[in-house]
Amino acid sequence: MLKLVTAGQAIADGLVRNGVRQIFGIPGVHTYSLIDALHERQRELAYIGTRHEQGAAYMAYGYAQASGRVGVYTCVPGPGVLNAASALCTAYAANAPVLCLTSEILSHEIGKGHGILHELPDQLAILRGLTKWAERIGDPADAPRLVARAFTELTCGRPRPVALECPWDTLGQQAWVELDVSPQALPPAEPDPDVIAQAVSVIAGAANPLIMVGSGARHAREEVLELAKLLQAPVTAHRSGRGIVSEETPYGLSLAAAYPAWLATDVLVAIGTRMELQFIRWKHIPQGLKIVRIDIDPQEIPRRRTDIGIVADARLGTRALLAALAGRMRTRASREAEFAELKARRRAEFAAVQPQVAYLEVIRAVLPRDGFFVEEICQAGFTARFAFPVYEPRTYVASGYQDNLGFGYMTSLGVKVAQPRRAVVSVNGDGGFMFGVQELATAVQHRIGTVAIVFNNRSFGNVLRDQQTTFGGRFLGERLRNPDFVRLAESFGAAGYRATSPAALGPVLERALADDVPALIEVPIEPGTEASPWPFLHPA
Ligand SMILES: Cc1ncc(C[n+]2csc(CCOP(=O)(O)OP(=O)(O)O)c2C)c(N)n1
Ligand SMILES: [Mg+2]
Repeated sequence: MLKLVTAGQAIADGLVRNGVRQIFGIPGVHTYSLIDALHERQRELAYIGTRHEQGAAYMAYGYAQASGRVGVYTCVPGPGVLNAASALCTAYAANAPVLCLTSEILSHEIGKGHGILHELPDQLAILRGLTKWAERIGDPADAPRLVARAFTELTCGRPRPVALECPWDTLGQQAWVELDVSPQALPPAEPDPDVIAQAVSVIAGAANPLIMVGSGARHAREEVLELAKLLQAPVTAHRSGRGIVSEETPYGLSLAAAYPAWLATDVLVAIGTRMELQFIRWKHIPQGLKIVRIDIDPQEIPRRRTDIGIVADARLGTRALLAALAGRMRTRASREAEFAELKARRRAEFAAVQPQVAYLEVIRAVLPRDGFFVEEICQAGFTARFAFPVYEPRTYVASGYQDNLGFGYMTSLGVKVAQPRRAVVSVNGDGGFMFGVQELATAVQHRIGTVAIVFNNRSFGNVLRDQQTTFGGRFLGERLRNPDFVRLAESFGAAGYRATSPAALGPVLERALADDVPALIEVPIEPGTEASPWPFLHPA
């Protein structure tokens, strides 16, 4: 049935129809008609206004990462779009379904170069360069179809961000619009049985298989564990795949524990992963290695050397492998004790990365099993990639291959909005935390009870170490003069604490999590005193 609505109203309706319940953003004249339509639907669509577009987009990212649902943010065109761009490229890097909803200058001005408010030479080209798919809604009647298409892109195949822009005047323009348009639901890709048969002949003969999982396998935890048990193979992950196989089971290995196993690997079974660990971090490729991959993105497979590439959904592909292997394999002798010994040995070795490991042990002991740990590009964050055990998929939140300083605190707020009943801790350096410090105001205003731990070494500590060790102590731009973090938090209306040792952090973190209000815990560290985590991340 046709209805007389504005493009803004048609977009809001499309969001509701596609299951959106939460939006983050900052309004401006170009988006007023959209914001007004969201106001009209506010019983269905909650809106959190942020202090910077970067914050809105990172919150949408955290929301998507924590829940698997689509994270949505709105921003004005031009500088608003660009302010949010680092979060959009993070969503791209980490395969997160994030929708950027923005506007454009007046439709008859696009491409003229008159230089009017918020104009970019070619905004749509920029959005296309940052996303899987981006389109302009040029007519209110097209809005339902384009919103539906956005959700098809967001929910089918490889999840990655998308963007929609609708010019200022079009957003407020009325037309008779058919609102009842559903996204096309493409079934998940099934594997080719011939390719499965080839994979099975490689895998069945493996003496030392290793399973590597990435974010693409997060919904396949039962299947991956079953494959690990069948093959008696360890399972490892770099960042986004962590927790798919819990590190509490003998089969779940941190990247540090997996490295010695990797050196003797003869068959790598890589599921939903780009294999960054193997090709970029570990670099060394064992002689005679065969690589079997399952990936939903056919374009991903030829990017790295692959012997058998299975284009399929991770769960369907792994199930097909299990079914085909069932008849082919004899029961293998248990390697559980061997894996446990390997893990204990590596834990003893990386215990040298102090004081980070001691702090991480305290955080792991206090954070509930299903609590979220949001890392940052800092000494504790780098160390966490191998020294902080993860038990559940999605609970370790990182920034994919971007490693972009500052994403963590803002992202953690979106995580908490998506999972309000679960504990959320972000682990920040003093440098990175200040990239998103303004969102303390958002946390307090909207009662988003995350705990930010800020390791204050009064420096961009990683830069300081690099300049010390690689550039002969020629320091530049590494020292930071910081505010008093406890008083800073309090001035926003958040709880502020200071913990000067791992033992002191435990009770403070317990209390902060129990209170479930926005909190910051400063941990002072002497500059230059943290042991380098890099030998464990780049062992070669
Ligand atoms: C957006 C962005 N800018 C700059 C960098 C380079 N960089 C990587 S680590 C780092 C220092 C981080 O300092 P801090 O957050 O205080 O953590 P610390 O290393 O001191 O623990 C910098 C500047 C980056 N990764 N991303
Ligand atoms: Mg620092």
